[in-house]
Amino acid sequence: MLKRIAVLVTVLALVAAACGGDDEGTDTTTAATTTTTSGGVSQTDGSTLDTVIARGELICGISGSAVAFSETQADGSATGFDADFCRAVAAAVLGDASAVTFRSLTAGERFEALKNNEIDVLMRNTTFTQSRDTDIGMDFAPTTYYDGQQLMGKRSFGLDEGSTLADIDGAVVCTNAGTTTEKNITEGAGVAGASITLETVETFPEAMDKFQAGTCDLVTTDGSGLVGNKATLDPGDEWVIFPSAPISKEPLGPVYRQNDSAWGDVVNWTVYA
Ligand SMILES: N[C@@H](CCC(=O)N[C@@H](CS)C(=O)NCC(=O)O)C(=O)O
Repeated sequence: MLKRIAVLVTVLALVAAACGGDDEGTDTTTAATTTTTSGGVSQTDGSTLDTVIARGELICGISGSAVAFSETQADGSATGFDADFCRAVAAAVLGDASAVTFRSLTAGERFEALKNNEIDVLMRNTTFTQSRDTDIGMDFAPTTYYDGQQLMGKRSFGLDEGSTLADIDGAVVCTNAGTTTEKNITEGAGVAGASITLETVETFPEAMDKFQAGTCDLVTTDGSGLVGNKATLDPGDEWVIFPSAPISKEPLGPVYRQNDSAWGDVVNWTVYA
């Protein structure tokens, strides 16, 4: 991995030089970034690549409470797959995997934070969807984790591993707002003929608190999130994840602003490397 990052640093240094303003006599290290708004979509004039090089640090948007993906530790550091991807981007661009500031964002905050240039890249369990790609000014790097939405409930609710959406009629189902999760469960329950009450909270850990307290009969999110929470909270055999075939496809990956192709090259090739 380190060797591959070293190779990538060299490649991207060449990319940075080639994409910089040397041909036009401008100094790439002082390139200014301005933002204009068109049709509700913020656009960055100038490459995020120049901004990150000039700053000497990457600002990476994560969850901070997504088990095994990005977890903020007591000392303020971040661990997990998503946090490590941020470090790989910093290593690629700056030659220093530790040159990252992590910004914890809820699902509802994440795209605004990216549009408003508060972060350079978003690595937060984010599903690549057509509307996010086309309507709200995002671009997606290749998928880094193929996920799919499932539900988690209790055996005492009459559920087991063979349960399906047809078995959740009358349930209060909880999840976090601003996610693909909400639409999937609403549509899926409708197709299965199950009448549910969907309750959304700001973060998934809040949904888990309500599930544990019994205020929510079920929680739903990407399967990885359910497995992570079940493993961490260790409820023995009482909690069941179902259906065995996820109700949606959730290709997760890094996100950056559209019309920022030099930066896109960096993020994309960090995935490929
Ligand atoms: N992949 C979906 C769901 C993303 C999501 O919010 N996942 C949960 C479960 S892993 C999460 O990040 N929870 C942590 C949090 O709310 O901070 C999306 O892009 O809308």
